[in-house]
Amino acid sequence: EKVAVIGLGYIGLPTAAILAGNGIDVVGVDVNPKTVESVNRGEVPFVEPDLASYVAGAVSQQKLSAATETPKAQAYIVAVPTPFNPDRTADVTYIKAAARGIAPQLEGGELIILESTSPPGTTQLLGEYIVELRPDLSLDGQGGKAIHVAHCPERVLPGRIMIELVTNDRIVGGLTPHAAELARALYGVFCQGEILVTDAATAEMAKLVENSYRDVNIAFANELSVISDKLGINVWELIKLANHHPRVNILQPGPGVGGHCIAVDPWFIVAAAPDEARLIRQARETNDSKPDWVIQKVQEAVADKISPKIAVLGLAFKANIDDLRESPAVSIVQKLSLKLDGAEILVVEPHVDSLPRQLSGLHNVSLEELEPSIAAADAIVLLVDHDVFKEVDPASTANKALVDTRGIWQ
Ligand code: SAJ
Repeated sequence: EKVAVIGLGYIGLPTAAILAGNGIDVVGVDVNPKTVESVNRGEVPFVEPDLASYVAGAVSQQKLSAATETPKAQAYIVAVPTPFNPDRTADVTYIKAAARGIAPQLEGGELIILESTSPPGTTQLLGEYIVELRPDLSLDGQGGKAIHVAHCPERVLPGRIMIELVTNDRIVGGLTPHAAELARALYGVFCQGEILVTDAATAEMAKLVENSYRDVNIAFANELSVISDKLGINVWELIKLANHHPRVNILQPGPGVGGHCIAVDPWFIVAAAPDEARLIRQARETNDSKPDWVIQKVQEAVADKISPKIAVLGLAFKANIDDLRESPAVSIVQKLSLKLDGAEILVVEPHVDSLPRQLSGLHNVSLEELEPSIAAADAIVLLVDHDVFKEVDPASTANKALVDTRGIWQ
Protein backbone atom coordinates (compact mmCIF):
# COMPACT_ATOMS: atom_id res chain seq x y z
CA GLU A 1 0.00 0.00 0.00
CA LYS A 2 1.23 3.48 -0.82
CA VAL A 3 0.24 6.67 1.01
CA ALA A 4 0.90 10.19 -0.28
CA VAL A 5 1.11 12.95 2.33
CA ILE A 6 0.54 16.40 0.81
CA GLY A 7 2.27 19.20 2.75
CA LEU A 8 5.51 18.40 4.61
CA GLY A 9 5.11 20.90 7.46
CA TYR A 10 4.82 20.49 11.23
CA ILE A 11 2.02 17.91 10.84
CA GLY A 12 2.53 16.34 7.41
CA LEU A 13 6.18 15.38 7.80
CA PRO A 14 5.81 13.75 11.24
CA THR A 15 2.74 11.84 9.99
CA ALA A 16 4.61 10.71 6.86
CA ALA A 17 7.61 9.63 8.94
CA ILE A 18 5.55 7.69 11.45
CA LEU A 19 3.55 5.86 8.73
CA ALA A 20 6.82 4.97 6.97
CA GLY A 21 8.31 3.82 10.26
CA ASN A 22 5.38 1.41 10.53
CA GLY A 23 6.14 -0.24 7.21
CA ILE A 24 3.94 1.79 4.83
CA ASP A 25 5.44 3.13 1.57
CA VAL A 26 5.08 6.89 1.85
CA VAL A 27 5.68 9.70 -0.61
CA GLY A 28 5.70 13.17 0.93
CA VAL A 29 4.65 15.94 -1.44
CA ASP A 30 5.56 19.59 -1.05
CA VAL A 31 5.53 22.62 -3.35
CA ASN A 32 8.87 23.75 -1.90
CA PRO A 33 11.73 21.97 -3.73
CA LYS A 34 14.11 22.73 -0.82
CA THR A 35 11.86 20.83 1.59
CA VAL A 36 11.67 17.92 -0.87
CA GLU A 37 15.47 17.83 -1.31
CA SER A 38 16.13 17.95 2.40
CA VAL A 39 13.67 15.11 3.16
CA ASN A 40 15.23 13.01 0.38
CA ARG A 41 18.61 13.53 2.07
CA GLY A 42 17.02 12.23 5.27
CA GLU A 43 17.05 15.69 6.86
CA VAL A 44 14.32 17.72 8.54
CA PRO A 45 13.80 21.39 7.61
CA PHE A 46 12.56 22.45 11.10
CA VAL A 47 13.15 21.56 14.74
CA GLU A 48 10.95 18.96 16.45
CA PRO A 49 12.30 16.47 19.01
CA ASP A 50 12.90 12.93 17.61
CA LEU A 51 11.55 13.79 14.15
CA ALA A 52 15.01 13.85 12.55
CA SER A 53 15.82 10.27 13.52
CA TYR A 54 12.43 9.01 12.26
CA VAL A 55 12.92 10.74 8.90
CA ALA A 56 16.54 9.62 8.51
CA GLY A 57 15.60 6.02 9.35
CA ALA A 58 12.58 5.90 7.02
CA VAL A 59 14.49 7.44 4.11
CA SER A 60 17.47 5.09 4.50
CA GLN A 61 15.09 2.09 4.53
CA GLN A 62 13.49 3.48 1.35
CA LYS A 63 10.07 3.66 2.98
CA LEU A 64 9.88 7.46 2.74
CA SER A 65 10.69 9.72 -0.19
CA ALA A 66 9.59 13.19 -1.20
CA ALA A 67 8.49 14.79 -4.47
CA THR A 68 7.01 18.04 -5.76
CA GLU A 69 4.38 16.19 -7.85
CA THR A 70 1.57 14.07 -6.38
CA PRO A 71 2.01 10.36 -7.28
CA LYS A 72 -0.56 7.61 -7.64
CA ALA A 73 -1.38 6.14 -4.22
CA GLN A 74 -4.09 4.18 -2.41
CA ALA A 75 -4.49 6.89 0.24
CA TYR A 76 -3.83 10.62 0.34
CA ILE A 77 -3.43 12.71 3.49
CA VAL A 78 -3.76 16.47 2.99
CA ALA A 79 -1.90 18.46 5.66
CA VAL A 80 -1.52 21.92 4.12
CA PRO A 81 -2.04 25.26 5.88
CA THR A 82 -5.48 26.91 6.09
CA PRO A 83 -4.45 30.53 6.67
CA PHE A 84 -6.67 33.26 7.90
CA ASN A 85 -8.04 35.95 5.55
CA PRO A 86 -8.12 39.60 6.66
CA ASP A 87 -11.92 39.27 6.95
CA ARG A 88 -11.39 36.38 9.42
CA THR A 89 -12.56 33.62 7.13
CA ALA A 90 -10.44 30.59 6.25
CA ASP A 91 -8.35 30.56 3.09
CA VAL A 92 -8.78 27.12 1.47
CA THR A 93 -6.55 27.87 -1.54
CA TYR A 94 -3.91 25.32 -0.48
CA ILE A 95 -6.52 22.61 0.06
CA LYS A 96 -7.88 23.18 -3.45
CA ALA A 97 -4.36 23.14 -4.90
CA ALA A 98 -3.75 19.78 -3.18
CA ALA A 99 -7.02 18.50 -4.69
CA ARG A 100 -5.89 19.54 -8.18
CA GLY A 101 -2.71 17.51 -7.66
CA ILE A 102 -4.59 14.43 -6.45
CA ALA A 103 -7.52 14.40 -8.92
CA PRO A 104 -5.67 13.28 -12.09
CA GLN A 105 -4.07 10.35 -10.19
CA LEU A 106 -7.33 8.79 -9.01
CA GLU A 107 -8.71 5.53 -10.41
CA GLY A 108 -11.59 5.04 -7.95
CA GLY A 109 -11.49 3.36 -4.54
CA GLU A 110 -8.88 5.69 -3.00
CA LEU A 111 -9.08 7.20 0.47
CA ILE A 112 -8.54 10.97 0.74
CA ILE A 113 -8.08 12.42 4.21
CA LEU A 114 -8.12 16.11 5.07
CA GLU A 115 -6.03 16.81 8.19
CA SER A 116 -5.79 20.60 7.91
CA THR A 117 -7.87 22.51 10.46
CA SER A 118 -10.87 23.64 8.44
CA PRO A 119 -14.25 25.37 8.76
CA PRO A 120 -17.27 23.06 8.94
CA GLY A 121 -18.19 21.85 5.45
CA THR A 122 -14.66 21.93 3.99
CA THR A 123 -14.31 18.14 3.69
CA GLN A 124 -17.58 18.04 1.72
CA LEU A 125 -16.29 20.90 -0.48
CA LEU A 126 -13.01 19.06 -1.05
CA GLY A 127 -14.89 15.92 -2.12
CA GLU A 128 -17.22 17.87 -4.41
CA TYR A 129 -14.28 19.78 -5.90
CA ILE A 130 -12.48 16.53 -6.80
CA VAL A 131 -15.64 15.09 -8.37
CA GLU A 132 -16.04 18.33 -10.34
CA LEU A 133 -12.51 17.85 -11.69
CA ARG A 134 -13.16 14.13 -12.28
CA PRO A 135 -16.83 13.65 -13.27
CA ASP A 136 -16.17 9.92 -13.76
CA LEU A 137 -15.84 9.59 -9.95
CA SER A 138 -18.39 10.02 -7.15
CA LEU A 139 -18.52 10.34 -3.36
CA ASP A 140 -21.10 7.59 -2.86
CA GLY A 141 -20.66 5.20 -5.80
CA GLN A 142 -23.74 6.63 -7.57
CA GLY A 143 -22.91 7.77 -11.09
CA GLY A 144 -19.19 7.04 -10.96
CA LYS A 145 -16.55 4.97 -9.19
CA ALA A 146 -16.49 5.91 -5.50
CA ILE A 147 -13.67 7.79 -3.78
CA HIS A 148 -13.69 7.87 0.01
CA VAL A 149 -13.19 11.21 1.73
CA ALA A 150 -12.71 11.81 5.47
CA HIS A 151 -11.52 14.45 7.95
CA CYS A 152 -9.03 13.59 10.72
CA PRO A 153 -8.00 16.69 12.65
CA GLU A 154 -4.63 16.68 14.42
CA ARG A 155 -4.35 17.81 18.03
CA VAL A 156 -0.64 17.38 18.75
CA LEU A 157 1.34 19.88 20.75
CA PRO A 158 4.51 21.17 19.05
CA GLY A 159 7.51 19.90 20.99
CA ARG A 160 5.74 16.59 21.71
CA ILE A 161 4.51 15.71 18.23
CA MET A 162 6.22 12.31 17.84
CA ILE A 163 4.79 11.18 21.18
CA GLU A 164 1.32 12.68 20.86
CA LEU A 165 0.82 11.37 17.29
CA VAL A 166 1.00 7.89 18.77
CA THR A 167 -0.68 8.37 22.15
CA ASN A 168 -3.46 10.95 21.58
CA ASP A 169 -7.01 9.81 20.86
CA ARG A 170 -8.00 10.55 17.30
CA ILE A 171 -11.29 11.67 15.74
CA VAL A 172 -12.03 10.40 12.23
CA GLY A 173 -15.07 11.75 10.39
CA GLY A 174 -16.13 10.36 7.02
CA LEU A 175 -18.32 11.80 4.30
CA THR A 176 -19.66 8.21 4.34
CA PRO A 177 -19.42 5.54 7.08
CA HIS A 178 -17.19 3.48 4.75
CA ALA A 179 -14.76 6.40 4.32
CA ALA A 180 -14.58 6.73 8.11
CA GLU A 181 -13.84 3.00 8.48
CA LEU A 182 -11.02 3.19 5.93
CA ALA A 183 -9.54 6.20 7.75
CA ARG A 184 -9.83 4.41 11.07
CA ALA A 185 -7.85 1.48 9.62
CA LEU A 186 -5.09 3.78 8.30
CA TYR A 187 -4.63 5.66 11.61
CA GLY A 188 -4.76 2.34 13.42
CA VAL A 189 -1.36 1.61 11.85
CA PHE A 190 0.37 3.97 14.31
CA CYS A 191 -2.21 5.47 16.67
CA GLN A 192 -2.36 3.75 20.06
CA GLY A 193 -5.02 6.10 21.43
CA GLU A 194 -8.73 5.55 20.91
CA ILE A 195 -9.92 6.19 17.34
CA LEU A 196 -13.36 7.75 17.48
CA VAL A 197 -15.54 7.55 14.38
CA THR A 198 -18.06 10.22 13.37
CA ASP A 199 -19.15 12.21 10.32
CA ALA A 200 -16.89 14.77 8.63
CA ALA A 201 -18.66 17.96 9.78
CA THR A 202 -18.67 16.83 13.42
CA ALA A 203 -14.96 16.03 13.20
CA GLU A 204 -14.25 19.48 11.73
CA MET A 205 -16.24 21.15 14.50
CA ALA A 206 -14.62 19.04 17.23
CA LYS A 207 -11.18 20.46 16.45
CA LEU A 208 -12.49 24.04 16.33
CA VAL A 209 -14.49 23.55 19.51
CA GLU A 210 -11.51 22.23 21.49
CA ASN A 211 -9.53 25.37 20.76
CA SER A 212 -12.56 27.64 21.28
CA TYR A 213 -13.20 26.03 24.65
CA ARG A 214 -9.72 27.05 25.71
CA ASP A 215 -10.07 30.53 24.21
CA VAL A 216 -13.37 31.21 26.00
CA ASN A 217 -11.92 30.06 29.31
CA ILE A 218 -8.79 32.19 28.89
CA ALA A 219 -11.05 35.15 28.03
CA PHE A 220 -12.91 34.60 31.31
CA ALA A 221 -9.59 34.75 33.19
CA ASN A 222 -8.48 37.83 31.25
CA GLU A 223 -11.76 39.61 31.99
CA LEU A 224 -11.37 38.74 35.68
CA SER A 225 -7.90 40.31 35.70
CA VAL A 226 -9.23 43.59 34.30
CA ILE A 227 -12.17 43.62 36.73
CA SER A 228 -9.90 42.77 39.68
CA ASP A 229 -7.46 45.52 38.76
CA LYS A 230 -10.32 48.03 38.80
CA LEU A 231 -11.53 46.76 42.19
CA GLY A 232 -8.06 46.59 43.75
CA ILE A 233 -8.16 42.80 44.11
CA ASN A 234 -5.24 40.46 43.42
CA VAL A 235 -6.56 38.29 40.57
CA TRP A 236 -3.99 35.52 41.11
CA GLU A 237 -5.06 35.03 44.70
CA LEU A 238 -8.71 35.32 43.65
CA ILE A 239 -8.42 32.53 41.04
CA LYS A 240 -6.40 30.32 43.36
CA LEU A 241 -9.07 30.60 46.04
CA ALA A 242 -12.01 30.09 43.66
CA ASN A 243 -10.28 27.02 42.17
CA HIS A 244 -10.49 25.31 45.57
CA HIS A 245 -14.16 24.79 44.78
CA PRO A 246 -14.49 21.17 43.53
CA ARG A 247 -16.24 22.21 40.31
CA VAL A 248 -14.33 25.40 39.45
CA ASN A 249 -11.13 25.43 37.38
CA ILE A 250 -10.35 28.92 36.08
CA LEU A 251 -7.39 29.31 33.69
CA GLN A 252 -4.67 31.95 34.02
CA PRO A 253 -4.86 35.51 32.71
CA GLY A 254 -2.04 36.75 30.53
CA PRO A 255 -1.07 39.52 28.08
CA GLY A 256 -3.37 38.03 25.39
CA VAL A 257 -3.60 34.79 23.43
CA GLY A 258 -0.97 33.83 20.86
CA GLY A 259 -0.02 30.88 18.70
CA HIS A 260 -1.42 29.72 15.39
CA CYS A 261 -4.46 27.81 16.58
CA ILE A 262 -6.34 29.15 19.59
CA ALA A 263 -6.37 32.73 18.32
CA VAL A 264 -7.55 31.62 14.86
CA ASP A 265 -9.82 28.56 15.00
CA PRO A 266 -12.72 30.22 16.91
CA TRP A 267 -13.10 32.69 14.03
CA PHE A 268 -13.93 29.75 11.71
CA ILE A 269 -16.93 29.00 13.93
CA VAL A 270 -17.92 32.68 13.99
CA ALA A 271 -17.72 32.80 10.17
CA ALA A 272 -19.93 29.70 9.90
CA ALA A 273 -22.61 30.98 12.32
CA PRO A 274 -22.09 34.74 12.76
CA ASP A 275 -25.41 35.48 14.46
CA GLU A 276 -25.25 32.55 16.85
CA ALA A 277 -21.57 32.39 17.87
CA ARG A 278 -21.83 35.38 20.20
CA LEU A 279 -19.91 34.11 23.20
CA ILE A 280 -17.14 32.69 21.00
CA ARG A 281 -16.75 36.00 19.14
CA GLN A 282 -16.80 37.99 22.38
CA ALA A 283 -14.08 35.76 23.85
CA ARG A 284 -11.87 36.38 20.81
CA GLU A 285 -12.41 40.13 21.14
CA THR A 286 -11.75 40.05 24.88
CA ASN A 287 -8.47 38.19 24.37
CA ASP A 288 -7.45 40.36 21.42
CA SER A 289 -8.01 43.53 23.45
CA LYS A 290 -5.81 42.40 26.35
CA PRO A 291 -2.53 43.67 24.80
CA ASP A 292 -3.93 47.22 24.63
CA TRP A 293 -4.91 47.03 28.28
CA VAL A 294 -1.35 45.94 29.16
CA ILE A 295 0.07 48.84 27.16
CA GLN A 296 -2.16 51.25 29.04
CA LYS A 297 -0.95 49.78 32.36
CA VAL A 298 2.68 50.32 31.34
CA GLN A 299 1.97 53.89 30.25
CA GLU A 300 0.35 54.60 33.62
CA ALA A 301 3.28 52.98 35.43
CA VAL A 302 5.87 55.29 33.83
CA ALA A 303 3.66 58.39 33.47
CA ASP A 304 5.79 60.42 35.90
CA LYS A 305 9.09 59.77 34.05
CA ILE A 306 10.26 61.75 31.03
CA SER A 307 12.63 59.12 29.65
CA PRO A 308 11.84 55.92 31.53
CA LYS A 309 13.97 52.80 31.31
CA ILE A 310 11.72 49.76 30.85
CA ALA A 311 12.87 46.14 31.11
CA VAL A 312 10.57 43.81 29.17
CA LEU A 313 10.80 40.13 30.11
CA GLY A 314 9.74 37.62 27.45
CA LEU A 315 8.55 37.72 23.83
CA ALA A 316 7.44 34.13 23.09
CA PHE A 317 3.73 33.29 22.79
CA LYS A 318 3.94 31.07 25.86
CA ALA A 319 6.39 29.83 28.50
CA ASN A 320 9.62 27.97 27.72
CA ILE A 321 9.36 27.99 23.92
CA ASP A 322 11.19 30.00 21.24
CA ASP A 323 8.15 30.65 19.02
CA LEU A 324 7.46 34.38 18.56
CA ARG A 325 4.88 34.09 15.79
CA GLU A 326 1.50 35.65 16.64
CA SER A 327 2.84 36.45 20.09
CA PRO A 328 0.93 39.18 21.97
CA ALA A 329 4.21 40.06 23.72
CA VAL A 330 5.84 41.10 20.44
CA SER A 331 2.94 43.38 19.50
CA ILE A 332 2.87 44.89 23.00
CA VAL A 333 6.59 45.77 22.84
CA GLN A 334 6.29 47.12 19.31
CA LYS A 335 3.37 49.40 20.22
CA LEU A 336 5.07 50.50 23.45
CA SER A 337 8.18 51.57 21.56
CA LEU A 338 6.03 53.70 19.25
CA LYS A 339 3.90 55.23 22.02
CA LEU A 340 6.66 55.92 24.57
CA ASP A 341 8.87 58.18 22.54
CA GLY A 342 11.58 58.97 25.07
CA ALA A 343 11.67 55.54 26.71
CA GLU A 344 14.60 53.15 26.65
CA ILE A 345 13.30 49.60 26.22
CA LEU A 346 15.47 46.61 27.16
CA VAL A 347 14.14 43.28 25.91
CA VAL A 348 15.11 39.97 27.54
CA GLU A 349 14.09 36.85 25.57
CA PRO A 350 16.61 34.12 26.43
CA HIS A 351 15.14 31.64 23.89
CA VAL A 352 16.12 33.63 20.80
CA ASP A 353 19.46 35.06 19.62
CA SER A 354 18.19 38.19 17.93
CA LEU A 355 15.07 40.31 18.18
CA PRO A 356 12.42 40.00 15.47
CA ARG A 357 12.55 42.53 12.63
CA GLN A 358 9.74 44.74 13.99
CA LEU A 359 11.74 45.25 17.23
CA SER A 360 15.15 45.69 15.60
CA GLY A 361 15.71 49.17 17.07
CA LEU A 362 15.43 47.99 20.70
CA HIS A 363 18.11 46.69 23.09
CA ASN A 364 18.46 42.91 23.05
CA VAL A 365 19.56 41.92 26.56
CA SER A 366 21.10 38.49 27.27
CA LEU A 367 20.17 36.40 30.28
CA GLU A 368 23.51 37.27 31.94
CA GLU A 369 22.51 40.94 31.83
CA LEU A 370 19.04 40.27 33.28
CA GLU A 371 19.82 41.26 36.88
CA PRO A 372 21.73 44.49 36.07
CA SER A 373 18.96 45.44 33.63
CA ILE A 374 16.32 44.95 36.32
CA ALA A 375 18.43 46.98 38.73
CA ALA A 376 18.75 49.82 36.21
CA ALA A 377 15.11 49.85 35.09
CA ASP A 378 12.35 52.16 36.33
CA ALA A 379 9.68 49.70 35.27
CA ILE A 380 9.57 45.95 34.69
CA VAL A 381 7.04 44.42 32.32
CA LEU A 382 6.76 40.64 32.56
CA LEU A 383 5.10 39.19 29.46
CA VAL A 384 6.07 35.49 29.51
CA ASP A 385 6.36 33.15 32.51
CA HIS A 386 9.58 31.46 31.35
CA ASP A 387 11.11 29.35 34.16
CA VAL A 388 14.28 31.49 34.11
CA PHE A 389 12.25 34.55 35.09
CA LYS A 390 10.74 32.75 38.07
CA GLU A 391 14.25 32.57 39.53
CA VAL A 392 14.54 36.36 39.72
CA ASP A 393 14.71 37.49 43.34
CA PRO A 394 11.45 39.42 43.99
CA ALA A 395 13.43 41.75 46.29
CA SER A 396 15.33 43.04 43.22
CA THR A 397 12.06 44.38 41.83
CA ALA A 398 11.12 46.28 44.99
CA ASN A 399 10.55 50.03 44.47
CA LYS A 400 10.09 49.51 40.72
CA ALA A 401 6.91 49.94 38.77
CA LEU A 402 5.80 46.36 38.00
CA VAL A 403 3.45 45.15 35.30
CA ASP A 404 3.37 41.39 35.84
CA THR A 405 0.95 39.98 33.24
CA ARG A 406 1.52 36.35 34.28
CA GLY A 407 1.45 36.69 38.03
CA ILE A 408 4.84 35.08 38.78
CA TRP A 409 5.84 37.63 41.41
CA GLN A 410 2.50 37.82 43.27
N1 SAJ B 1 -2.79 30.97 27.73
C1 SAJ B 1 -3.21 31.84 28.73
N2 SAJ B 1 -3.72 31.34 29.89
C2 SAJ B 1 -3.82 30.00 30.10
C3 SAJ B 1 -3.43 29.10 29.09
C4 SAJ B 1 -2.90 29.61 27.90
O1 SAJ B 1 -3.11 33.07 28.58
O2 SAJ B 1 -4.28 29.63 31.19
C5 SAJ B 1 -2.24 31.50 26.45
C6 SAJ B 1 -0.80 31.10 26.20
O3 SAJ B 1 0.08 31.96 26.86
C7 SAJ B 1 -0.71 31.21 24.70
C8 SAJ B 1 -2.11 30.79 24.23
O4 SAJ B 1 -2.95 30.91 25.38
O5 SAJ B 1 -0.47 32.55 24.28
C9 SAJ B 1 -2.21 29.39 23.66
O6 SAJ B 1 -1.42 28.45 24.40
P1 SAJ B 1 -1.91 26.96 24.70
O7 SAJ B 1 -0.87 26.28 25.49
O8 SAJ B 1 -3.26 27.00 25.32
O9 SAJ B 1 -2.13 26.23 23.28
P2 SAJ B 1 -1.26 26.02 21.91
O10 SAJ B 1 -1.69 27.10 20.95
O11 SAJ B 1 0.18 25.84 22.15
O12 SAJ B 1 -1.84 24.56 21.40
C10 SAJ B 1 -3.25 24.35 21.27
C11 SAJ B 1 -3.63 23.03 21.98
N3 SAJ B 1 -5.09 22.96 22.09
C12 SAJ B 1 -5.71 22.78 23.29
O13 SAJ B 1 -5.12 22.68 24.32
C13 SAJ B 1 -7.21 22.69 23.24
C14 SAJ B 1 -3.07 21.84 21.20
O14 SAJ B 1 -3.50 20.61 21.77
C15 SAJ B 1 -3.52 21.90 19.74
O15 SAJ B 1 -2.98 20.82 18.97
C16 SAJ B 1 -3.02 23.20 19.13
O16 SAJ B 1 -3.59 24.30 19.88
C17 SAJ B 1 -3.46 23.22 17.68
O17 SAJ B 1 -2.58 22.97 16.81
O18 SAJ B 1 -4.65 23.42 17.40
